[in-house]
Amino acid sequence: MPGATRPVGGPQLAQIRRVVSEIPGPRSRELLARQRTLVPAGVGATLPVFVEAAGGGVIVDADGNSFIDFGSGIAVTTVGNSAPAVAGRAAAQLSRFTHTCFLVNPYESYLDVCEKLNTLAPIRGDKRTILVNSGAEAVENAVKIARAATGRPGIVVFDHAFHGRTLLTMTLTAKNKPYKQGFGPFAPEVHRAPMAYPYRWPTGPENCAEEAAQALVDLLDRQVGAENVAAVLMEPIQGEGGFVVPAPGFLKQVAAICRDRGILLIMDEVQAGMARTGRMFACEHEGVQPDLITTAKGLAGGLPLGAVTGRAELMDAVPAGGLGGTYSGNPVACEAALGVFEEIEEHDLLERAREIGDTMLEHLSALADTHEVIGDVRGRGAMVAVELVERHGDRVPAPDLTARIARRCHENGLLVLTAGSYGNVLRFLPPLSIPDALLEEGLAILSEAVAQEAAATG
Ligand code: PLZ
Repeated sequence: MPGATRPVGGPQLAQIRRVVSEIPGPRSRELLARQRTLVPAGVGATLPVFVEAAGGGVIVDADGNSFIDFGSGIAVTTVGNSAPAVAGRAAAQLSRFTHTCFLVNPYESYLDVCEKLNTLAPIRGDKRTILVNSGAEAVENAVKIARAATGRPGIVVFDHAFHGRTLLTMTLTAKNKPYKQGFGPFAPEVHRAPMAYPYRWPTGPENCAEEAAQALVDLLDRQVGAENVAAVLMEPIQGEGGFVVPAPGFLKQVAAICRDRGILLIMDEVQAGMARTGRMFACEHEGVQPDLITTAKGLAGGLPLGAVTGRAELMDAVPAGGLGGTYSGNPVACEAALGVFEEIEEHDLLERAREIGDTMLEHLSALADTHEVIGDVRGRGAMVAVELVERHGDRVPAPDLTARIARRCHENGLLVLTAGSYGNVLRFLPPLSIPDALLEEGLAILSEAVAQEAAATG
């Protein structure tokens, strides 16, 4: 395809849904066939349409289809794809220099990103930030720092957690297939506690926070020994695990349990952080102050950047040379991140995330009232999901139905993602730049898909 005819992305892209071919269309199918000969089978695709441009609330593919985006590249393009401040700053940086390695010659934009994160992170006292390349790398570094600072080896994580695909972060991740199967042996000193998952708590949501906290205490004090545990690591709202919002008060209880035992609390804000939930960090909703916070995804609007922000005395426990990486805190990614902060401030995107959340929750709650296959509706801000079950009350996961609804949405020009330990969660992560009309249209397509597939099942 000649480059000159390719559409330009960003907010100037026509904000319309348009389905002009079967999905995927002929050009995407051709490219997918090419992918099969070049890329290993282990690399999947949720919706294999090849992208030409994206921006505002749409993604345009190689066949000319324009999809309403309820995925944001898995919570990455939160401020919009090719958002002006992100694209402008990154482009300007590309023409200055692309790389020096911050460990060889530093540059100021790295410091500007760290200053922003140190100022915004809900952590007490003096703070420091290190920049890395990805969410997994942020989590790896948070664990290294926690171990160095405490002199303890153990890490406690939760059921349904996702923390990455590297050896350590894959070990920290809960779900076996597809993330872990065949990839062992795993990293040592990782222990797992039950998550306070209200919808699936055996004795009911009202007992969830208290009993889950008790289970954590039991794991720490009786099974592992608190003096062997460097950190408890958790997502403030679980992402891949199905947008599980921990029972109210649970995060606070975990923080107190950690504090009493000299265990550090690491909040993995890679998916829920960076304005996604209507606060800059999702743990702010629960009034919790962790010791370390990991960010990535939304941090640089799609350029690879991750960070660990933490209490200065912990972060400084690692001697010079102990942390780093060739590309970590790449200058183009740093400029993009500064563009993300600008977009959030300029367009009051925290408020926009809350508005989007209100619209989605209202619509989806009404949908749950009329369709008993929707067992649970949950989320915060622009991070909302529905959990699908055989019928209301039985809580039997319905992964096939979930996949069929997702496919029907895709065929009608709405990109939705699935999630969940049982594959029965549809999650919605629209970019905060999505116009209201597209948000409403997307929700209408979803309702239609639920109605049609539920009828086909029932
Ligand atoms: N921590 C909470 O959500 C990445 C994974 C996509 P990376 N989630 C999307 C996939 O299938 O690999 C994630 C996360 C949380 C860490 C990570 C890892 O972030 O940037 O993908 O390494």
